Amino acid sequence: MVPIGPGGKDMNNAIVLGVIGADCHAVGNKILDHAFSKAGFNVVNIGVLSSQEEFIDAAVETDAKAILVSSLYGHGEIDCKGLKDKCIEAGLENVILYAGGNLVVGKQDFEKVEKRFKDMGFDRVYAPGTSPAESISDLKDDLNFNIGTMAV
Ligand code: B12
Repeated sequence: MVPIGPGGKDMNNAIVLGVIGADCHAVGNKILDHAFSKAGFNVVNIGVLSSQEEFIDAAVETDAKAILVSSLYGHGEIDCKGLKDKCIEAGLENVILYAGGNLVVGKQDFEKVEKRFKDMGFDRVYAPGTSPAESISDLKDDLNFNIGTMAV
């Protein structure tokens, strides 16, 4: 059974994309939207200045398989803290969580940053400037599906 979203859209491969907190950096968000849409995902883009609750509400409403959080302005750690727990409370324990952008202030050892975000419940964490192709390939692997046959 394929879930149907607003406007009769097939939401079965929906992913939620947005920029968390008081962060207004919009360019990367638009690029990710374009790249993931082109790769066959049904992108639900909640845009910039998005709260944790907005990510969760969008994921619940669209039966999303993944939430992709961007943070550019350096406050990513504070803004992302507790998101996984809120996902679990909302019944989204199986939703894949990715984070990327300039997640922390300044240039820090990425392995340490990655560990801190994984400890917060993120499945994958991306260093500044990572190409969308890498995360698209990872998400296809993590969701274990072939987009081409997903909506059939
Ligand atoms: C343009 C810009 C702005 C514009 C934003 C305009 C707009 N509405 O978009 C303006 C001037 C408003 C701005 C403001 C600020 N900015 Co600014 N900004 C930039 C700048 C120059 C470019 C950002 C950009 O568009 N990059 C291009 C896109 C394509 O790349 P991207 O955003 O990194 O996204 C890609 C990847 O990172 C990745 N990605 C991103 N998110 C995710 C998520 C996932 C899940 C995955 C898989 C991948 C992924 O994929 C994207 C596509 O390829 C950067 C410096 C830089 N060179 O990056 C600073 C920068 C991000 N800004 C910075 C700062 C500090 C600020 C301010 C706080 C400055 C201030 N004191 O006011 C404010 C914050 C305002 C706010 N509330 O958000 C810092 C952040 C530093 C940090 N993290 O430690 C940076 C890095 C500059 C610097 N070197 O100091 N900024």
